[in-house]
Order: sequence, then structure tokens, then C-alpha cells
Amino acid sequence: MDVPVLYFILILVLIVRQNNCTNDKSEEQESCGCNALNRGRESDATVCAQTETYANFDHDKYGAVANSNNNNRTNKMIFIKGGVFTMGTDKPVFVADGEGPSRKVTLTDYFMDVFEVSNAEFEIFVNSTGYKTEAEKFGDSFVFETLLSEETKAGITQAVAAAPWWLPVKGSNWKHPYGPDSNVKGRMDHPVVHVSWNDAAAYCKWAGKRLPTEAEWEHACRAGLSGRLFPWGNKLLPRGKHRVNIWQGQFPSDNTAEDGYTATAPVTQFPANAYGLHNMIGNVWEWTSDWWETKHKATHLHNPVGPPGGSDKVKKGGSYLCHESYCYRYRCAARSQNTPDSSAGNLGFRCAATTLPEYLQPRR
Ligand SMILES: [Ca+2]
Ligand SMILES: [Ca+2]
Repeated sequence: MDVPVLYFILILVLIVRQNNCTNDKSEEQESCGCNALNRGRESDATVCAQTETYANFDHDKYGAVANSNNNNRTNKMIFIKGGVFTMGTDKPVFVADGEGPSRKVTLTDYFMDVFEVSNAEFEIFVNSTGYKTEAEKFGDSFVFETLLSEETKAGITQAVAAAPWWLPVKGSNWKHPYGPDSNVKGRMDHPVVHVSWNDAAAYCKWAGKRLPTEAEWEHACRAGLSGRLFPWGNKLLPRGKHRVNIWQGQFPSDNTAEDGYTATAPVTQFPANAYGLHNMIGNVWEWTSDWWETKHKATHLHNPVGPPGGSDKVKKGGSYLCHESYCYRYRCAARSQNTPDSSAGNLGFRCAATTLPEYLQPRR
């Protein structure tokens, strides 16, 4: 085969790949890149073991640390009254994601973190325990290309086939969110990122909490509104105001950041929903405790916890990289998934609890 023919074939392959990466809300678009950032599927057996590591954590000590910083928002939780709500939707945007059907779910009362877990909070955890995240152990994590320095980009030869704007970056982890030459200075009130499901579960366990179930997360997102797209209703920009950190402009080349942020925003940014929770959609994706499945029955369930096992965990809410033309998943019913050892620069979490941890209860 001569060189011009090979060149033609190469161009054709690149065009096909690019088409696979665009998003027109068809079912083919299911692999939009949100769920392509997986390390592999061999590590499932490690999931439970690691979350036991911090069972003996000194909660009083942690409470003292939080209080001495006079940081009222650290680990602040809100009581959420249980009851019946409608989970999922009968008007799915991504049918293959299992957004439907809508079904009645009954939940008992629970508590939810008001904010996504911040770098400041995660640093307290790391300093108290010496915990190493999986991105640190593996030595890399996925970062969105345009957030890297030219120096870092120049040293990278791989990309994610389904989403070439994601690059595996050596030395990227929660302390270096945008490559090894970046840090969290000035971003301590931003959500921690590059945390795997295992990392998130370990943090919540240490804090005397747990990850929310998908049902709890979605109930908290909807905040008492039924059948709405967003935590406040169906209009993305009520009165022209931004209420969520997502992508404005042309994805993936032009982020106009009309909401004020090209990447993460402080966890306290943007108005809370009716339950008092911030950034349930947008900013960073949030891990839930459920294993991933896409076939749901319309049966009325009580405190569902998802299937007993699987290969991926459910994440909810979308991130600062979501746009309606691409990964339109900043909706309460939307969902995506990754393997529990995966991490990326737009994936974080918040914790829930069945009972308020003692150290967070009002001091007598
Ligand atoms: Ca934004
Ligand atoms: Ca979020």
C-alpha cells in the first residue's frame, strides 16, 4: 500500500473516531467520555477491604480540628426528611443509561453533606490518617486537556479513544489536579477531585458517614420537586442567572465560562436547592454507593441500595465539563458510571449519614 492511501485511511479513521465522540443524545452517544475513564475492571475485589481501614478513627479529634479552624461549613450536614418520591424519568435523554422508567421510592430520614467534599476537608483526612489515594498509588489520573500546561501536554502521548480530550497524566492527583506542575493553593474550598470510589468511601467511613445511595442522592437533588430536570425546576437559567457550574460555548474547544468558571468552582458557590444543598448538579460528578445497572422496574421500592454487585459504581450530577450538546447529564435523573478505582479531574463526592455523627451534634 502506498503512502497516500495509508494517509487517506488514517484521516478516515480519525473522522470516524471524532464522530463517535460527538453527542447528539442518541443512544450511541452513551460513551460520551464521562464513563470512559476507567482504570480497568480487575480491582473489584479490593473495594470492601479498603473501606474498613479507618473504622477506629477518633471522631472527637476530628471535630476539634474542624472547630479550631472555625470552619462552620466543614462537614456540615442537613437533615433530610424521608418519604415517597419519584426516581428516574419516563422522558429519558439517554435511554441506555437507565434513566427510566420513573418509579416510586420510599426513603427513611437521612443526613446529607451540604457541599461537595472540599480539598480542605480531604487534606484533614489525609493529614490525620496518612491516606494515599488510588491516583497516587497508580501514579496517574485523567485530566481534561485544556487545563494542562503546555509542558505537561508535551510529555503525553496517549488519549482516551472515546474522548480524546481526556489525557492520562502522570503525577496528577488530588494535590495536583491539573498535572504535576499544578497544586491546590487557592483552591482549598474547591471540591476534591481525582478521588476514586474507594477513596471516597474511605473518607466517608473516616468521617463517621457513608456514601449516599443513588436514591438518596437523587431525592436530595430533586429537593421536593417532582419530575423536574434540575434541582430548582426545568429552566436552566431562571431569570438569566447561572445556578450551576457547567460548560458554556462549543465543546470541547471553546469554554466561555459565562458562569464564572472554566474548571471547578468553590463548593459554596451558586444558590442552594430547597433542601439547602449546593452544587448537586454540575461542578463535579459525585460517587454514590450503588453498583451500576441500567434495567429498572417500575416497582415501588423501599430504601433501594442497587444491585448486590457489579463492575462499576454509579455517579450522579454531571460536572463543569457538561454541555447540553455533550454529556447532558446535569439533570437529577441522569447517571453515569466508572470502575471503583477510577479517578478524574471532574469526579468528586459528598457523604451521607443515617444518623448524625456524634462529633457533628451540637455541643452540650
Ligand atoms: Ca463553567
Ligand atoms: Ca456536583
